[in-house]
Amino acid sequence: MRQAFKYFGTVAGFVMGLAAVSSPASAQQSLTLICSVQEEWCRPMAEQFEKETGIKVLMTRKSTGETYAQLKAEASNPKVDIWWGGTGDTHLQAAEDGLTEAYESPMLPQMHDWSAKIWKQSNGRTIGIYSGALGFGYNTKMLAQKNTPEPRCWADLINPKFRDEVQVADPNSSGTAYTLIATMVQMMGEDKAFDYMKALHKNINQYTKSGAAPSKATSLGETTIGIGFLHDYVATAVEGAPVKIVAPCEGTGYEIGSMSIVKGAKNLDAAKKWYDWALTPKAQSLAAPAKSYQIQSNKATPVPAQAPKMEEMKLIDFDFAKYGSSAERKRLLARWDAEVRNAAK
Ligand code: S7P
Repeated sequence: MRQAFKYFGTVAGFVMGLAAVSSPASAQQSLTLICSVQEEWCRPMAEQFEKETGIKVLMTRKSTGETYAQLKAEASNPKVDIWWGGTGDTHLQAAEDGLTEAYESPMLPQMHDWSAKIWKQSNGRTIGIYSGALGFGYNTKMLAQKNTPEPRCWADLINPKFRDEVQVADPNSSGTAYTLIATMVQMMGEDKAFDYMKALHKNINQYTKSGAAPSKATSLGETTIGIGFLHDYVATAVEGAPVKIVAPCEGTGYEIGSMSIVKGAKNLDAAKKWYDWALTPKAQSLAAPAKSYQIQSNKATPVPAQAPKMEEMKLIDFDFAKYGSSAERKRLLARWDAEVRNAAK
C-alpha cells in the first residue's frame, strides 16, 4: 500500500512537472475587457498593456447601453473583468445596481477633480478616465450644395430645411445619445426637452447603434449633420473630411468617460493592474495618436492641440448623480421610446 502511494506520488509529480514544462500558456494571466471607445484607441491600449505586463487581453468593443445590458445579464456568472470607456451615466447605473466592484487605486491623487468626483459619487465603483463635450458636426460640402444657413445652435437642427439631414444614435444602446437627452432635459426642462426631441425626430434620417457612427456618416457625406461628442468629429476632420464642429450657442452638456471593475471578476488582480495602468499619463497618451481627442483624467497627461476647447464653451453644470441614477435613466429612456422614437414624421 505504502509502495502504491509512493508510485502514485511519483506519477503525479511527473505529470505536474510535464504540465508546467509543456504548457506555459496555461500559467499566463488574462483579462477580459469591454472597451467602449473607438476601436482605433481600444487596440493600441490592449496591445501596449499586453506588452508591458505579459497579461493577455481578450477585448471586445461595445457601446455603453449594450455593455450595461450584458453585465446585468451575466451578473450571476460574470464573463467580463473590466469595462473601460463609455459615458459615465451607464457606469453609475451599473454601480448602483451592484454590478461593479469598489476599488481605490494608488493613482487616485493624480486625477482631475471631475474624475475623483464620479469615483466618490459611486462609492469607489467607477472612475472618470476622460471628458468631452456634446455638440454636432456638419459636412461643409453638403451644406454648401443645399444652400442652407450654417447651423450654430441646437434650435437650428429642428429647422424643416434639415428634413432627414440629421443623424444621432439610439439612446438605448448609446451613451452619447443618452447624454443628449440628459443635456436637453437640464437645459430646457423635461417637457420642453421632449417637445424639442420630437421636432428633431422629424429631421432624423437614422438612429444608429453607436454614438460615433453619425460622425463617420457626416464625414462620408451620408448625412449633412451628425450629433455626438465633438472629439469624434475632430477625428474625422484631422483626416481631411469636410467636417466643421459646432459647440451649440445655447450651451451644451458633456460626458465623463469612465472605467469600472466588474463585480465577481474572474481575473481581479489583472483587472486592478489594468485600472492602475490606464490612469497613468503614459497609457493615456495613447489616445491622441489614435485620434481620440478627449481630455484625459490624469492631470499630467498632455492635452492634444486638436482637443475641442471645453473651457471656451458654455457648459451646463451637468448633474451626473441624477442623470446617472438607475431610475432616472430608465424613466427617461422609456419616455423617449414612447414619445420620440416612433413618433409620426
Ligand atoms: O468615440 C468615443 C466616444 O465618443 O464614444 C463613447 C461612447 O459613450 C460609446 O459609444 P456609445 O455612444 O455608442 O455608447 C464616449 O464615451 C467616447 O468619448
